[in-house]
Amino acid sequence: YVQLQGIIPALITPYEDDGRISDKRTRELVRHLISQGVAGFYLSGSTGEGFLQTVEERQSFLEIVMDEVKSEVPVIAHVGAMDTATAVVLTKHAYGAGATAVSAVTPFYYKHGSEQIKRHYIDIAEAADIPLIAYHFPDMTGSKQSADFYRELSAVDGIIGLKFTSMNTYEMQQIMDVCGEDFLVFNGPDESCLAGLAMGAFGAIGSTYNIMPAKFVEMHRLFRQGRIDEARAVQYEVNRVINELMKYDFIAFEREILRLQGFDTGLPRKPIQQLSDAQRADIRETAARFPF
Ligand code: NAY
Repeated sequence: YVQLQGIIPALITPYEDDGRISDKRTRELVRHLISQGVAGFYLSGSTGEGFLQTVEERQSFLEIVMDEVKSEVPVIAHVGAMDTATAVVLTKHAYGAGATAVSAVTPFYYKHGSEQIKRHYIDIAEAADIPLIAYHFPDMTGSKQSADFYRELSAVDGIIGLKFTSMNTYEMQQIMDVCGEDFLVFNGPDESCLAGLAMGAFGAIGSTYNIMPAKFVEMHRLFRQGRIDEARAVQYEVNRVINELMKYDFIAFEREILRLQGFDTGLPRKPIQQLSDAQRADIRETAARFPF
């Protein structure tokens, strides 16, 4: 899995103007991001709007990306869903499509006990011979599992790691400590990427790597070389852009920035924020101040 040790965009799903998933625009964005040095792709998670798409759309999107990537970098397919059956169908498909790994957010909406959540993960892990990366995102799912829970998961055959999307790097460290070195933990919040790496995250999966790939790849390289002061300066720089992003829905903001960078990805699906002309003008001004 050494290839996953780097900056992995949670890929925006490019749509056509009529809202259908775009084959051409997907290939263009994937090519561009590979040229910027990203370590792989994470598909159909929060950023990818997987929960706003049909199972068939998620499957066909993975197939397009796999075809374009041609094994140059690893591809992680997010297969998470509210129900186990859908996650299992998507996992079998991802295995067949040749994805490197699957990942699944804790089942959301209903308040399940940790035994049920563990069962959900075991069912996914048993669905196909493909590694599984769990996904901890308490702010979005309302499901907050303990380090002990992840220790149990890490003992399950096929569950190789965790995408940890929370600012609490202490909690992340506690999980890494009990799960052991072979359990790969990926940093979720881009605004504290350097802190996550410093605490021991194996790699980083995030949304703003779609719009600032080169900056984060550079930060990661500096970190690996032990040039922490320089890496920190890059983190400060990208965080000024993330501060602007916070004024909007992050997906709406990132699609607008990508459009300004020459990658039209269409509009996010409703109910995600649809930007007004004034908001677009404001984002255009941000993009001009941060030309990367
Ligand atoms: C995913 O599954 O698409 C993600 O990786 C989401 C991670 C993002 N979290 C949220 C709440 O959107 O990249 C982060 C986030 O957009 C970024 O740190 C800016 O806040």
